[in-house]
Amino acid sequence: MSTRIAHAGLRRKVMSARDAAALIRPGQNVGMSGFTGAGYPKAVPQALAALMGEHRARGEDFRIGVWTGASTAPELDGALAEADGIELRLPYQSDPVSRAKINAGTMEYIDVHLSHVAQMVWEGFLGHLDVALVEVSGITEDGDLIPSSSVGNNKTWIDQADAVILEVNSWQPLELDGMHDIYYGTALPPHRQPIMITEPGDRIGVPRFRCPPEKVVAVVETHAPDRNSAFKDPDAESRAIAAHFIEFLDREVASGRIPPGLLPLQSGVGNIANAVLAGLADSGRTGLTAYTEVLQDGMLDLLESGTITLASATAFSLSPAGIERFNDNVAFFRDRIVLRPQEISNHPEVIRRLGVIASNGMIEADIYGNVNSTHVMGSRIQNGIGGSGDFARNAYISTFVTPSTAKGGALSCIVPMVSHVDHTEHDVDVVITEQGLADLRGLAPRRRAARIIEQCAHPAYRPMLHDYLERATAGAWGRHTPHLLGEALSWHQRYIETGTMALTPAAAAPLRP
Ligand code: 0RQ
Repeated sequence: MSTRIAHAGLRRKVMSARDAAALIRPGQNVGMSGFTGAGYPKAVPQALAALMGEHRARGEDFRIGVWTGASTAPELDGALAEADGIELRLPYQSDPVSRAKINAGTMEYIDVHLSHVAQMVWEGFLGHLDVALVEVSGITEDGDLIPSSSVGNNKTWIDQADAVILEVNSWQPLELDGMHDIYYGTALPPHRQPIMITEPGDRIGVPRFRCPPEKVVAVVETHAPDRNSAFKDPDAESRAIAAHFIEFLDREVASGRIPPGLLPLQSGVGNIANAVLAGLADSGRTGLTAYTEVLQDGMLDLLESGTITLASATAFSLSPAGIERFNDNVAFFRDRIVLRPQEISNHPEVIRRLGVIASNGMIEADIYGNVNSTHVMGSRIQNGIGGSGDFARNAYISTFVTPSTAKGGALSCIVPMVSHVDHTEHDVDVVITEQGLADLRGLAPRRRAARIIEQCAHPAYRPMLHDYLERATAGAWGRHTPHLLGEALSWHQRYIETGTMALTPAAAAPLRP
């Protein structure tokens, strides 16, 4: 048995993944660890999926509610979705099987701001939490739980669930111990107190989770890696986006609006966000900080080069190569990283106080600066809002990045009207594509539109957007935010019907690789 289970009583609760999975009953809600492919349980969900299959073979339905920190990996989301075992999923996913089922209407999904999840559970809106299924990297002699590579909502799951199942993963480096800051001071109104973080590296909690040992019904030993897909090497488009972003920061510093050491940075998920971080590494700056949600490979580069000296987050989101680098140099990173519960890493109060500079990916923006981060053609979920809203609404400067086109040029990511709104024009300061950067601060709607079209739209779609804006300005019912309502979403409808937003397929052809 692993020496990582130092508590004698909990050692006696070690059992197989299958026996632990059998403790979960159909219809229950299970709060699972896991955030962007880090720190999710690796054995019990797969055993549970097998059990679900056996039930189904006997003609019995077996579905549960799956609540997590954010996205997980094929061993959790993929396995349970494949087994048709998820009745309701929240608050964020990026799994292809789940996505297909959600979009086919056979799996329910609630897309929630990540900082709101814990309080929704405390308030009881999501129903009763029956089981917490949490990966840890060890259990101390007195029964405290050493968190693994993500914190997410684990504190809330452990506190709120009737029963706790632990996976103790000996693959996670023991040196993670001490990196986390678990804050137990959160409460519901009117009992809330200020969250006393005034610097990204402040520690206001304790390094481990508390859990009454009698609540633990099973302990399962694992030795399995976090699984995350590798990032694409930054291509010309993402390098151009990163360059615009860095030029913008330089201008902000030169204008005296932000200090030379910048303000704490937040960077979203995805390949472009990772490329932006890579761009910062070449920017010659040092001594920066990050108050963000996930740490991608690019953040490791920045920490190693001294560009960033301290990063606060709730989870890692590293590629296999990134994980190897982290594990090889874990003592170095330990001193420079704080991992917090997601209601703190994404806390509006802290983000506003620190003056975070936020940068998030998006599906599309419209000419007035409304942003869609989640839905393709207004109805198909891609991933979810994640923490982008927590940061965009509260950031000092909120930027959104995307290539100007998608699907080989068949789609413009700058459209007359977004087909779904996650971030309203009021929360979007700056839009960046490989074409350029539109600083929207201080601009009224028609000027915002002109700037976004000129700076951000692809030249192949720019004339169509200008034409729309001109006709809308001339003919709209109101001239404040001019729209032709019968036409505003016609670009999306055209894509659904013809496979391109271009007026003639030939118009988009030169964009295709
Ligand atoms: O789909 O892989 O099928 O081709 O969307 O697009 O260009 O690879 O971009 O990896 O940066 O992801 C918004 C999804 C961007 C991400 C989103 C299609 C495109 C491709 C991915 P394919 P790219 P990225 C804090 C921040 C919300 C959560 C968030 C995201 C796929 O950034 O999930 O911000 N954000 N969290 O082809 C149709 C368009 C499209 C489009 C792109 N206009 N129309 N499809 N795609 N633009 C972190 C957390 O919360 C955890």
